[in-house]
Amino acid sequence: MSHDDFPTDRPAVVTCGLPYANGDLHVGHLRTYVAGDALSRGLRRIGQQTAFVCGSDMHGTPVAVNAAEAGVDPREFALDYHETYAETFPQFNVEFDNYGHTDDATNTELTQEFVRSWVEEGHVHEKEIEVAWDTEEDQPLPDRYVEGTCPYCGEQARGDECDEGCQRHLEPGEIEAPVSTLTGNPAEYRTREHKFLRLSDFQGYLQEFLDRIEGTDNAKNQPREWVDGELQDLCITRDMDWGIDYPTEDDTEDFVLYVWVDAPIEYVASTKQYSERVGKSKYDWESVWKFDGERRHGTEWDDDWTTAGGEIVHVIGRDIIQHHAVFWPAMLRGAGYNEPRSILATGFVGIDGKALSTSRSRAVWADEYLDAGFHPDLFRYYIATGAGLETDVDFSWDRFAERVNGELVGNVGNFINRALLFAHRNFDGTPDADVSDDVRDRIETTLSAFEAAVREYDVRALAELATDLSDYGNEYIQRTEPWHLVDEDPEEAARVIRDCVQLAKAVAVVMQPVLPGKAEQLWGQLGETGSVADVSLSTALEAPPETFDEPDQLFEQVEDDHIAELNEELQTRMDDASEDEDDGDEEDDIDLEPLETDRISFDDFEGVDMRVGEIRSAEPVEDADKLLKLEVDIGHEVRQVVAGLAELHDIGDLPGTRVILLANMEQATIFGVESNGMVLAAGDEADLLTTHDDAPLGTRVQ
Ligand code: B3M
Ligand code: ZN
Repeated sequence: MSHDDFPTDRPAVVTCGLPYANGDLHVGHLRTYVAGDALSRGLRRIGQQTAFVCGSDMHGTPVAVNAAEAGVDPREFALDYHETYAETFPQFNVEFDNYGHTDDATNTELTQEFVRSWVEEGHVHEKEIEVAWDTEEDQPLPDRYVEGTCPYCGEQARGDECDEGCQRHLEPGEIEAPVSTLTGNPAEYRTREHKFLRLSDFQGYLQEFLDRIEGTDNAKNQPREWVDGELQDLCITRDMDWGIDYPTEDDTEDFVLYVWVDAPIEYVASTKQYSERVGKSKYDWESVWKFDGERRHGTEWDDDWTTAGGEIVHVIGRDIIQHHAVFWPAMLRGAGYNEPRSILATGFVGIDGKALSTSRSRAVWADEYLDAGFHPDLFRYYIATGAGLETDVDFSWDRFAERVNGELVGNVGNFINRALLFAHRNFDGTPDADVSDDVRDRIETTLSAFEAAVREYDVRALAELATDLSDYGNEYIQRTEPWHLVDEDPEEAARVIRDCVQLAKAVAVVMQPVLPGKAEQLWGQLGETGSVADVSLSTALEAPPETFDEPDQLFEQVEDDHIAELNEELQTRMDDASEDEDDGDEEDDIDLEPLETDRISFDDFEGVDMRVGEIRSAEPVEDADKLLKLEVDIGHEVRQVVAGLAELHDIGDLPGTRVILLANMEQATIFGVESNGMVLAAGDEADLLTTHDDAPLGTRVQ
């Protein structure tokens, strides 16, 4: 099925991935929310009825583990963060129509309803599986309670996700060499009964779904491999107390639903709450979410079905594509709900050229930004224009200052100020003259580009419209020199200033999705009443009021001293964190992995072919922050190897480094890149093994 262009006559809902209510928000989180917010504003601007919803993710081990560390009950702990998030988002002008949370009654009821539907439709079955167990604590170790090695890429991974490597979801029991995060002991596997959603029931459906879906390429393409391969059942229960109960008649089960069951259902619950608040006649959540096409029971799906629901647009981080493009559509389909129209998976945010890392304190916090006194729109502009949605963006205070000063102060602010100041001083407002054809054409082109950017979900293009139009305006002023015209040719001066004022109004209209606060301010400077958020796109071509006051500067220069202070704070924080880490290491013997008790024979060792090598080149792997593609010279040949070194080593330092390469490691494809060997390294910091003399390249290690 092909989708109609926006605006359609069906309501849309834009959602953002739910933040786990387990820690402070940082600029990495904000990227997704800014994108979702700008897009919803853009959709509304082109006439699409749109609700923008989200909520806090309260359950699961990400919350339980942090709450236990803080010594607080998980509900209390999560509610605290939930309230903080609910206050923080609007401070970045991220304005959800509803911001709920997964532990409230609406979500609990809906989640249990979903599960009951799957059970009724025969998609759920029970199976005995091996779950990790801490023998000292005598308790099961779901998800983040266990760490180990990813069976797919060999990287260090968490119980349910390969967060350091291939980013795959891991099912209980899959992780290799499991270690309890509670005690640091190796975990045992024990048999338990759990409930599973049979994803293979939806394989054909999911394959077709991926043909239809719109959004970023990563979200459309990455899931292919998973959906075309064998679809493993999804374990939907966990041995925990914190979470939503598995719905049973007699409440006999002692497990709760997996957090990834109730989390996406909050998208529906949050829309429902919005709909109940504003009234169904204004926004009907069921007409968006409920599937009213042809639906067949059992495992066969009707080819000829239609989605008559609304336009569901998910904006998420690119680490949760599998959950949204595979599990979620199956969950929806299995319960008789409509499918997403699009999935936009945003890249990550780096800090000063390296990956953001909260444990290393290499992060810029939401509060820190606000406390520095910068207007939220400056950040929104920076992050929206830094790269295309699916590409990683680097945040640095230096670059922030450079871009704000150059593009917002120097270009947009400068144009607006010159235009409105001239108009006010010489004509007391908008001069009585016609807009020239050129300027009208230029504005019309910008408005079409606006529509196209929204339809293509291109937030960067949307954000750049205001700067492009101001660029044009500045050149126009430069070329026409109205300061001479005022005396020499007052009529021509009126016409030129009229053009400039119209351009300024168009800037206000097109900048509003990304810079909503600044757009309102400019709207006021133009003497307009009401909110710029409420006008249609074509208002950009209507004359502003005849009179308006002398304008204030729209943007303020970011000062070097201020940036130097912020850089210093960040550096000190990172240094402190790395000292703490070093201190920790000294008394950290307990963290050493236990020695292997199974001995291997000399013959076995001889089967391990390790060679002296030298790294020739190192480059990033697309969509994988932690990985590098290396070319390693091992005498006989040059090997291409994928290694998890990106965050731990400076990419520029690697070429020329001597390493030891496990040369007869099985070939693997990681993030689409072939890896033909393994570079040996020790510990969490990937301390690279090397030789200390000059053994020639290719020498065997024995
Ligand atoms: N709470 C956060 C994450 O994994 C997780 C998202 C849920 S979206 C339904 O990025
Ligand atoms: Zn992996």
